Amino acid sequence: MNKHTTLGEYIIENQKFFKYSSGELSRLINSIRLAAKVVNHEVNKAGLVDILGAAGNTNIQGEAQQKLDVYANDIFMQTMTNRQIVCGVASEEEDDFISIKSGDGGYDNKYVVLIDPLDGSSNVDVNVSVGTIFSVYRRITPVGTPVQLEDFLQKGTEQVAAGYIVYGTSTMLVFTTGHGVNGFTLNPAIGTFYLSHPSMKFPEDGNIYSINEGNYIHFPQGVKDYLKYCQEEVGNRPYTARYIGSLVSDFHRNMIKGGIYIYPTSSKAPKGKLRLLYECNPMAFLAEQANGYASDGYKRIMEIKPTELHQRVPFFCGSKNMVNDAKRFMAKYPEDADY
Ligand code: P6P
Repeated sequence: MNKHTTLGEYIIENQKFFKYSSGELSRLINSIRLAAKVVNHEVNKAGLVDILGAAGNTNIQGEAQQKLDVYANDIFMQTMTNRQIVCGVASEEEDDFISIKSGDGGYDNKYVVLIDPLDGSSNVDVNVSVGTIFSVYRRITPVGTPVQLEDFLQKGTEQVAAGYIVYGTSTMLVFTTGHGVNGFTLNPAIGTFYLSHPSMKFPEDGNIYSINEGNYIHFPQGVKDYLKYCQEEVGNRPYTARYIGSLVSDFHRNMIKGGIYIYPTSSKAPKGKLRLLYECNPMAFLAEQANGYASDGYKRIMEIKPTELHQRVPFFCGSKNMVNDAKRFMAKYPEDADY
């Protein structure tokens, strides 16, 4: 494989690595590729057509749904449904999961997908990068029956694939099937993704921290202590603060340059803000496959047993040594400490 390898060629050449797959996972990645190109086209012209601004609805999170949120959700849901590749989908934009029949009207497909169709969408109006995040599991209830909630409430360690699309200065699809992380950049002129970033790895150390310091007074003491550590004049510190307000973009930059992203609990967000199933688990799978790490400040994100579809968790993710430094400060305080 080299930088001339297309995503299509990569999928064919690596079919043997797609766990259990009888071509279903390959077709799923292909459908995500198609949906990514359609959404990318709309994101890139958002300023020109009346697709900006809130759609007038709110999602289950109580957040105003931006029109592009709704559009992106529709595109990914339609793509997965029309191709009858998976047996169920759960989305940040849908209150409940959707059960999808296979071509013969049964429920013969093996995989379920969880997706954040357009993360960071509030950035669209100000022309800042946004992203799509997806997570893929093998169903655990009997094939041939409608999916159940338990098919979606699996630990992150059970993921068979995960990835994101970052709609930035260039559009990239970055994903893993458990054999490392590869980044594909879209050539918009011909609509083809090329293997621009083979075997992506987090540097073990870094000097970038990404956190919304506007919430400082609401942070747990362990986070406050870690931030002070980042800012003191010792060794390769102070670190640099970089916070785009788009998880996918901050994660992507930190994976290339080295860094840590933190969205902790706070008195304003007692469980944190990010959702375990379709934000933290897929990003944690990518991080660990890229020699990084992801924690809730105390334990490995992918070991958390989900209890609700839209549950939130605190999120510390990035260069392994930086996440472990942050955990060291968190460990000084009990997990349920007041702020
Ligand atoms: P805040 C976007 O809404 C998001 O889920 C992440 O992409 C981003 O890192 C975070 O929330 C931004 O949240 O509270 O700092 O604006």
